[in-house]
Order: sequence, then structure tokens, then C-alpha cells
Amino acid sequence: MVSTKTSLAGLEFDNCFMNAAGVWCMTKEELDGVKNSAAGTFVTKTATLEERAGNPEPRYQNVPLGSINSMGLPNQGLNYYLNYLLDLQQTDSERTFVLSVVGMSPEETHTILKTIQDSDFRGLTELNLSCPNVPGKPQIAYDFEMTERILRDVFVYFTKPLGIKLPPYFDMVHFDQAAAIFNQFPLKFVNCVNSIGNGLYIEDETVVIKPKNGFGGIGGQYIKPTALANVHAFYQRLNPSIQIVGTGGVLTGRDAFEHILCGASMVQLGTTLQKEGLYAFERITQELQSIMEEKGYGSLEDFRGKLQYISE
Ligand code: RRO
Repeated sequence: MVSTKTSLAGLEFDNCFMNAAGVWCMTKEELDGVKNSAAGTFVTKTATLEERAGNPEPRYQNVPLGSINSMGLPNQGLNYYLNYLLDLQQTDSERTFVLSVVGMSPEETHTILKTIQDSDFRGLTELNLSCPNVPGKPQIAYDFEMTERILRDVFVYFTKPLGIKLPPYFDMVHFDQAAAIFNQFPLKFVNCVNSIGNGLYIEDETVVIKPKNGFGGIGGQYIKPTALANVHAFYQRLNPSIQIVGTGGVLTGRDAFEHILCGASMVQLGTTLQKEGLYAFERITQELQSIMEEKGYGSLEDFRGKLQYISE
């Protein structure tokens, strides 16, 4: 039997699939759903220090080739997710889960990460540097100076396993510059990619979401080539100690296979999970296993990062 197990930051997971932050992870009930599905672990909705209502509805829309959202970081606040995870450490002590966070300011980010550092939390923390939807707040990871300053300040006190959620980059020079920054720090993973920020979808003569006059993050089929390029660009450039989580455009086992071929150690489902529900984990796992069987691969290590190029 082929295995889709994986590890991240030295922690083991029975399956390489999990939800992408934002999907099926707002409440304990939703998180329990992912925990009890075929997924290997879950990540919480990105938490701020205090709970937030987010942007006005409608703020998410499925569209034929993906989705558009401008949720605006609605969440239950750090303590809700942290306390839930601390409880799970008692009841599901053999498994580990991921806590996604970001502050509304660098100071708030440090307050959040210091709280996690001082807690008994033993899982992974994902710092979201790429929320595209808070009016007036640019995506942090498009500001390299700010990103470097935040990471420098964080690693003064944060010693638990930390990864970052990145927006897509679109220029080779930006891949080089971003990787040069990330390689300075003891990051455990980078997650490529968040939604492609600020797209616009129109039906008849009208936008389909209310916030920001219809501008929103694009997910789903539209973004797979961009996601794969980001996964592979960072796989090529980052220290081997920084693993890659692949997110974007995974509808089938074949899509997941391509993310792993590009270097992903874990694969996240966003729009597909939103559209199809928890059964997507089982279906896509089976589809990936069939591809691996056909090709004679017994484990993800047999093909991870082994993307082939066309030579003379
Ligand atoms: O809540 C959101 O609007 C949101 C976030 Br924080 C994010 O990271 N990515 C996204 O597409 N939406």
C-alpha cells in the first residue's frame, strides 16, 4: 500500500492533506470536522488578538473556476483557538495541529506570538503575512523591509516551530529577494500561496462580493500555475531546513502530485474544500495514491521536488 504520510518541522502526519486557513476552520465544530476527516491535520482560521466580525456580506463567492473572497479576517480571537488546541493536546495527544495568527499591527503580532511562546502549545504556528482583504492594510509580505523587521524581532523570543503564509510573487527577482530574507531565519516552513489578491469577478454588470467594491482574493483553478511556480521557486532557493507547504488550485490527486513534484511536503485544500466539503480529503488522497501506484512510488519522498526540466 502506498503511503501519503509526511512530516513538517520534525512532527509526523498520517496524511499530507489538510485544510487551508480560512476554510472549514472558523469554529471548534468545523475544526473537529477536519480533525475527524481523512486530513492529516488542520489549521485554524487566522486569529487576531481580539475577535473580529470581518467585512460585510456577501464576502465569499464560488465561481466556475474557483472563488473570490474579501472576508476581512473574521475570527474568534486568539484565546478561542489557543484554548481549543490546548484542550486537544489532552484528548488527541498523539497528533499535532497548526495555529494561524497575525496581528493588526506588528506590536499586536508580537503580543500574540509571545502569548503562544509562553503557553503550553506544542503544535505548529503559521504567521499569516499575506491577508489581502483588510481595507487600508497592505499585504505584509509584499513589503520586504517590514517582513524582515518582523521576522528579526519575532525570533528574538520565539523558539517554537514557526512558518509563514506567503502571497504569490510574480517576478524572479522577488523570489530571490524574498528567499534571501527567509533564509536568515530558523523558519520551519513557508506556505505558498495565499489567494491572488484583489481580483475582480463580474456577473452581468455587477461585482459578486460587497467589500472593496468587489475586489477580492482569488482561489481555485485560476491559481494553480502561480501556486506551483511559488512552491518550486522557494523549494529551489530556501535552505533545506525550511520546508514548503503547497496551497492553490488543488482539485484532484494530479494537482496534489504536481505540488509535491514542485517540492511541497504538505498540501492544503482551500476552495475545493469549500465547494466539496470534507469528503474532498478522502477523494483526493485516493486519487494521489492511484497515481503513485501507477508510477511505482511508495512514498512522497520518492518524487518530492523531482520536477523534470527540458534539457538540450
Ligand atoms: O479573511 C480574509 O479575508 C482572508 C485572509 Br486573513 C487570508 O489570508 N486570505 C484570504 O484570501 N482571505
